[in-house]
Amino acid sequence: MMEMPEKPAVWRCGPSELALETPLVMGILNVTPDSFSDGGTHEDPADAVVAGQRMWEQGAAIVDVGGESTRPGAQELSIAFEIARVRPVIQRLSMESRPVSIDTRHAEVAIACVEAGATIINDVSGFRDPAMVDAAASCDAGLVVMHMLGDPATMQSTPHYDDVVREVGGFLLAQAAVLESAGVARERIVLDPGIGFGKTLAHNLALLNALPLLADYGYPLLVGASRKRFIGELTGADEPRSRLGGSLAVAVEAVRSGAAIIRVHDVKETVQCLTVSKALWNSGVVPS
Ligand code: YH5
Repeated sequence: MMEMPEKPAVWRCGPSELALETPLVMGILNVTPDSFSDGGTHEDPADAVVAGQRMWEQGAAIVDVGGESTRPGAQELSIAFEIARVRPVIQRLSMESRPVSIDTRHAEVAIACVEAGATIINDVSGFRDPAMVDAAASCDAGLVVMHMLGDPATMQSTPHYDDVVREVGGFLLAQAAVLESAGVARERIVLDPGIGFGKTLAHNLALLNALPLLADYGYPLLVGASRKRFIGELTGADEPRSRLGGSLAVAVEAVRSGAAIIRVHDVKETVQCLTVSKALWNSGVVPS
């Protein structure tokens, strides 16, 4: 059997090396007017900066800034408009010298934000655009390669896979290879199965169950399930804000299955939850 390369214990993101021994929490900072009405939305840049700083105080390792709604059927934002929304927020948060990521599918946005201080590019289309690969190769930011079926406009119209785990896993490995061929260091790459992006409830559950297998690919894994619709489907919690309990359950299980980074709206609650889970795993017995 072929030896898999050692999983890196760090994620290289520009000037920072993020240690991955304990799970990292990535806080979601939406700088959009609607953004799925999943919460965490700040239209005013000053509000967004304060909210990002609060996430760090609450124990987030990374603040993920997004300016484009990926709601199924959402209009594509003009690139200039997307940059105008996110750049001031990235610029001000980056002054804290802590990791800031930019959630975008557009190379021009990624480049502008890395120049403004972002140290991670989070691409929900998985670096399918060659211009995004060039952008990645021309900087030293950390990269999140996420799987999405099709594009946001069409992804939830009857998604179909013959074998969702094989297809998503194969895509992620192929995209990592594309990035590495372009000169990106392996230690910069994190993979993400893209929960909810062109997936039914069954697909999401299959992927979450397959995290140990995906973790064996040798790249750190990021999981973003916070407040997503499948939690509503499982529980009847219609309002995204009422899905915290389910989101915490996914966070614990994902970390137990090998995820290194969890992307969430509720930073404080997730950090507390994972801190207690970790103590329980490490102690092995309940104190008498
Ligand atoms: C992700 O999984 N997701 S944006 C709808 C919701 C709740 C949340 C209706 N960017 C991911 O967060 N980046 C987004 O309830 C992401 N992984 C990575 N790497 C969608 C989102 C959301 C949508």
